[in-house]
Amino acid sequence: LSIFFFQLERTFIAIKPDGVQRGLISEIMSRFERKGFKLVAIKITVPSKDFAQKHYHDLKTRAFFDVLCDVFSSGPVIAMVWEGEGVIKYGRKLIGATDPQKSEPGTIRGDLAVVVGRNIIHGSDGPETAKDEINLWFKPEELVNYSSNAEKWLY
Ligand code: FUP
Repeated sequence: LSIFFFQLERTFIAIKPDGVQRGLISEIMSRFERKGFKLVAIKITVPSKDFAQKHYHDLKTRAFFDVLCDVFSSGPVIAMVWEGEGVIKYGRKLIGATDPQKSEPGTIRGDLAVVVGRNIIHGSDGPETAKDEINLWFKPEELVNYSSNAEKWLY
């Protein structure tokens, strides 16, 4: 019954240009979808370098920041908002450790990527970042509220 009264947690997920170029869009989306999370916003866009720097502003003092923003703005990104109980934390679990050499098999990066500079996917790392990133990438009216049939059996 709770699904009718409460909005579930939301997180921002992006398939980065390397993931898109490698043809991994549906592979990555299906992992979130099969888990039981719900897609509530999606777009394909080539971020400007300036936008990439905004998205990764927390990392601006790191040595790899400039290269990271170059790669991130080098081609189309699939920007998404996924919703569901525990989606921020569990989304990170589905994604796996930042360095694909350390991510477990069974995770997206563990199964599909090899090096940290080409780790194919981004996911918000906490509730505050999730809120900020969703606001950076989407206007409120681009987020869709709907109840899916599956939710009756998930919750
Ligand atoms: P994550 O939240 O797992 O994406 O990791 P971070 O926010 O720490 O890093 C963001 C991106 O910076 C990574 F996806 C890849 C890149 N990065 C590097 O290129 N080298 C590093 O040593 C760490 C991160």
